Amino acid sequence: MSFELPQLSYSYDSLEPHIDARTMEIHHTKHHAGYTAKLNAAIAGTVLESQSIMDILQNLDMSNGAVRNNGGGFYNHCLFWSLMSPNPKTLSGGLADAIHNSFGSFDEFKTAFSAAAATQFGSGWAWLCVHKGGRLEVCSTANQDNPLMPGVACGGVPILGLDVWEHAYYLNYQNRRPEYIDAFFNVIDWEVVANHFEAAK
Ligand code: MN3
Repeated sequence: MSFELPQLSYSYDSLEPHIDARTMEIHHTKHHAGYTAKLNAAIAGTVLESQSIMDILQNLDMSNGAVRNNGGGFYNHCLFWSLMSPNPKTLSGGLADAIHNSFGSFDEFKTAFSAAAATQFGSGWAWLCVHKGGRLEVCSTANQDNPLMPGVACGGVPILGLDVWEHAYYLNYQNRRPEYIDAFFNVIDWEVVANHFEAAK
């Protein structure tokens, strides 16, 4: 089995002005496509070929750089695209309660998540993860690592992730990463995040 680059459910220009069309197109057709092709090359002819991406990452040999970087890159971007929408739904229900219980308020969660994204040095990701029982935690990772991988960051299952590699924002925001982080909050589809939460908690 080989992994396929997912189609987006919205057009490249539909997240403007928050994320520009040129960035979206290059990010999807070049960066994500590249991770997908290199992941398939790295697992071809190995036992990993028959496993799901979740199984590959959760049981990863962290010394396998090709699968770590490209498997992470494949999974992380699939999650990232799925979370954004030009018509995002608002936060409600069980996830809203869990955010309140874990962080005190939505604003305190947003502050913690934004700080994790802003202070991740160099390339990486910020995450909101759910642990068994529903407790939520924010963390960040370098490069294409994610918390599903053994011993990485806060652990748990990521339900929200923000790409803070420069390729995700530099054309529109240059070095102004905090502006990009703020803009991301305008396109988060909380219904999708809530579905990931319910499936993983
Ligand atoms: Mn990226």
